[in-house]
Parts: sequence; structure tokens; C-alpha cells
Amino acid sequence: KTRWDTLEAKLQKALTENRYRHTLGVTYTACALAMVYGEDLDAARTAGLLHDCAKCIPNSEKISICKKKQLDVTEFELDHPVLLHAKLGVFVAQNEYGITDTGILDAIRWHTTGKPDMTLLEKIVFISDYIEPNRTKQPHLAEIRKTAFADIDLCLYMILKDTVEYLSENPKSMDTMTTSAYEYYKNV
Ligand code: DGI
Ligand code: FE
Ligand code: FE
Ligand code: FE
Repeated sequence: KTRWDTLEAKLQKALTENRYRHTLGVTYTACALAMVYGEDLDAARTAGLLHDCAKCIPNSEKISICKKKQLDVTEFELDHPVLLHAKLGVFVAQNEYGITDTGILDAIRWHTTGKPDMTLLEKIVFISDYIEPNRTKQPHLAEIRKTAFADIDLCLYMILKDTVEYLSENPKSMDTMTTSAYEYYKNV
């Protein structure tokens, strides 16, 4: 048994069937992008596997763990628990999966909102989350998937633009990191 078998088995238990299928999709996509752009393959694979490791914790529990462990989350995130699984995922990856690599932990931390000036690994996980093969509902998916492998920063801009557009139906729900990531990649 390799450490991948152990990691995958543990995640399969922690996630729903659909979430685990998505996780594998993100993992393979992150590996393909790592091959194209020269990122460390094991780092991309580990970050892909763990990016949603806290996703299936019930929202009330997410909030209580963040408070109890005094995690560095914003009031805005506590009010919009869909956002919490990214930073809570960092905590779970450290404490339940023994991850210490700060590059991997940061890729988990920023995978939902993005941020300005992302590292290559952060970009790869953010993009893979959006384009993995099980995704079907987002607009412009074919074009965004093709662009991911040709122009990574343009791809980030396309994803952030569609995300901001989608969230603008409910502008008060938009996190400042999402907005600032969009503004940054608009000008790169
Ligand atoms: O966990 P996943 O579903 O795989 O993907 P994710 O972690 O990227 O979360 C996706 C959701 O996050 C998607 O419905 C859009 C939402 N999102 C991204 N930025 C923001 C946001 N939701 C809110 N409320 N505010 C944001 O700024
Ligand atoms: Fe997520
Ligand atoms: Fe995402
Ligand atoms: Fe995801």
C-alpha cells in the first residue's frame, strides 16, 4: 500500500460519494496542469486530494470548530459558511492528515475565493476545482478548460469573471478576496 492508498481511503470515508468523485477529478486535473506548468507532481496531487477535506462537515460544526480552535477566519466567512471549508480544510489537513507543507496548505486555504498574486500551486488547485471533468453547470467550460492548459493567468481571469458575475446576483455574499482576486487578474 502506498501513502496514496491510505490518503484516498481516509478521504473516501470523510466525504460523500459525489464529493469524493469530485476530489479525484480535481486531483487528476491538478496533476495534468502540474505536468504542463512544471509544478511538483506530488504536491499538486496531495493538494488536489485534500482541497475539500472539510467540505462534508455540517455547517454548524464547521462554525463551532472554527470558534473553538480560534482559527483565523473572518466574520464574513462565519456568516457565509460555504466559504469556511477552505480555511477549516487547512486545519483538518494539518491535524488529521499530517500535512505541514505550507505551499499545499495555502493552496487549500485559497481554493474557494482565490486571491491576488497566487502561487503556481494555488492557481492549479483553484482552476482544477472549477474545470475537473465532473463539473457541468458553469458557463464557458469548454473554452475555460482549453485555456487552462495554454494561458494559466487568462484562465484565472475567465473563472473569476464568471464567478463574480454569478455572485453579483447576490452582491452582499461576495467576499473581498474574490473581488480583489478578480481585480488583480483583470490587469495581469
Ligand atoms: O467546494 P467546491 O464546491 O468544490 O468549490 P469551491 O470551494 O470553489 O466553492 C464553490 C462555491 O463557492 C461556488 O458556489 C461559488 C462560491 N464562492 C466563491 N467565491 C465566493 C463564493 N461564495 C460566496 N458567498 N462568496 C464568495 O466570494
Ligand atoms: Fe471547495
Ligand atoms: Fe472553486
Ligand atoms: Fe472542490
